[in-house]
Amino acid sequence: MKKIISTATKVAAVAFAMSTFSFAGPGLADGAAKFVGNITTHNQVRSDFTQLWNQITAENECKWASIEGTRGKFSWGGCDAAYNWAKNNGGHFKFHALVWGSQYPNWLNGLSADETKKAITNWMDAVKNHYPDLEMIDVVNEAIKSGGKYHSNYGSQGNNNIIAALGGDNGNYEFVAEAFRMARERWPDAILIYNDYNTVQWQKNEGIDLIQKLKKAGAPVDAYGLQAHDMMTQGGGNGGTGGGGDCLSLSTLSSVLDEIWQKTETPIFISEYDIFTDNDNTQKKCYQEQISLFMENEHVAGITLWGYIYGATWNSGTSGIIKDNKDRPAMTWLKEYLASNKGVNTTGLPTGELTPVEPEPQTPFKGKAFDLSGKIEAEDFDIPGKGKGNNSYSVSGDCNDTWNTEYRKGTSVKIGEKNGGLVLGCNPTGNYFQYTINPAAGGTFKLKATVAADGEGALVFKVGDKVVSDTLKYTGSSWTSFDEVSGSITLEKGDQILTMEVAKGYIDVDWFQIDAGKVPIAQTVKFVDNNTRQDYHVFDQNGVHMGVLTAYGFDAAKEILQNSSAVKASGIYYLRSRTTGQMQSVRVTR
Ligand SMILES: [Ca+2]
Repeated sequence: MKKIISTATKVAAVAFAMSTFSFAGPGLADGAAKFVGNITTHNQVRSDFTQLWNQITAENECKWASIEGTRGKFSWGGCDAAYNWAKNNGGHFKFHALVWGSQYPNWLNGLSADETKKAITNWMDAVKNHYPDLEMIDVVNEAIKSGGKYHSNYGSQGNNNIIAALGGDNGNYEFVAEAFRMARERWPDAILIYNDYNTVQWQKNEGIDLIQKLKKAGAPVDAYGLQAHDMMTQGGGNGGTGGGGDCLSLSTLSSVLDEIWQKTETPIFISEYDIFTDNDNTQKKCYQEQISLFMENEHVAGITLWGYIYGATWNSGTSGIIKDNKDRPAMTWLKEYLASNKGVNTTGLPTGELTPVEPEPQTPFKGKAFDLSGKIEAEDFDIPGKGKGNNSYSVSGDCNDTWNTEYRKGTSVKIGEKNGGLVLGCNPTGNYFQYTINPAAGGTFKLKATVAADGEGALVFKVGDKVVSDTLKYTGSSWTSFDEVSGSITLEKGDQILTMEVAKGYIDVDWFQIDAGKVPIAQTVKFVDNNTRQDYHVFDQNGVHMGVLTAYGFDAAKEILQNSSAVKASGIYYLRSRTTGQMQSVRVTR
């Protein structure tokens, strides 16, 4: 039976929904002028998180080594969990961290400066593609130089070329400034944070000096993250773990905050606060004095506690404020305090408001989907939407050239005036662009594209994660001489988003065309016994063409792939018959 909903019922339903979904945020600091957040516990978001906190930082899961432990293979799951908690609960998410001389992938060690630059660029692009709408980012972590050493293992302190890759130091932290510029290109609206430790007690001056140098260099640094592991009188040294003695004197802390503000004029985040002690009274005293100060100081924009479960925090575990499922006195005080004190935030950073952002889908550039009756100009990729998964392009590479900045203004895509029109330029491997298409019929069609390259380049087309075209390879010697390349593409009928991705080198693209107006060429291909000897293209799940193998049928081809020592990584791979165009996936386990 068809269910009929009366207008009165609809109105009632809307009213009910409005009363159910308040715009209040989660956590103890709901409604305050600044957030009070926390981190994941043992790489998980605990079930009590929403009740207690309204901002989240992943303790480890968003660090470079956690996400890209194997070069080119990205594991987002842990970081997604923290990001999604914020999305789903009206909380704030801080990405921690883009550039850091610690917990970067091992494979970065020993790479040349050029290769390291490529790796950092690719990493930032990958983060940008995955999280285009980040609100807060720890862009650079622990780069203060003190006593001739950086706070983490940058450059020769480790075995990496991070400093050289980003333009050197030259006494001015130029590599840090460059990282901020790269972040701003990718996240024009995010709060970009410099984050470091011992910046209150031991390297206050060095930290101020670093921020001043960044600002002098014009680096887009929005905020200064004081880790605040140095809030007690003992401990210290590198790591600044406190962990003993009494609370740092309140008057000292207060005057240090004032001095940092006066000398940097940069809003402050308390980014990793903890009080390591088994003495309940001391911990409570520090919280009382210091958290109150942070909440009421107009230059502190938000507070993140670095763990809350006793025994589950870094170092000795004693910084936890919930022990054996019971609140320690510091936690009891915090709950009471936040219930009635909303703090002061005049920093201008939008950290106190919790406004849910509804994602908006991408839309066709000219208002309707391409029907494949003519050329598709590469520069007419979809208008990006908002929110996760709704971007329609990735960020262009870093190329010196003259670009048309008007045609797709606001997208940061590099568009050149070449070949008698506009072309997409500066596209390194992995760059992609998306187009909403609407073929009238499915089938395998001729595909051609007009491209230029200086060296070897290649394009591949995908729908979702699936490669649907031949790899269009091109070797050229000039960025001004354009040629046609061709192959075939297999599409289903109907509305869909087609992704054009650079599979090799750098390649400029003027336009492409899918010849769907004619008889699909699959119908003209002679019937081939699937088990005759034939060649198969092999693609990885990123659409990168890995090579060609010869086998008697798909099953045999899969077996070869599963047993080949040439395939190093576990995952899904795609086989595409060179003869029939058919594709099948194969899971390889290593
Ligand atoms: Ca064009």
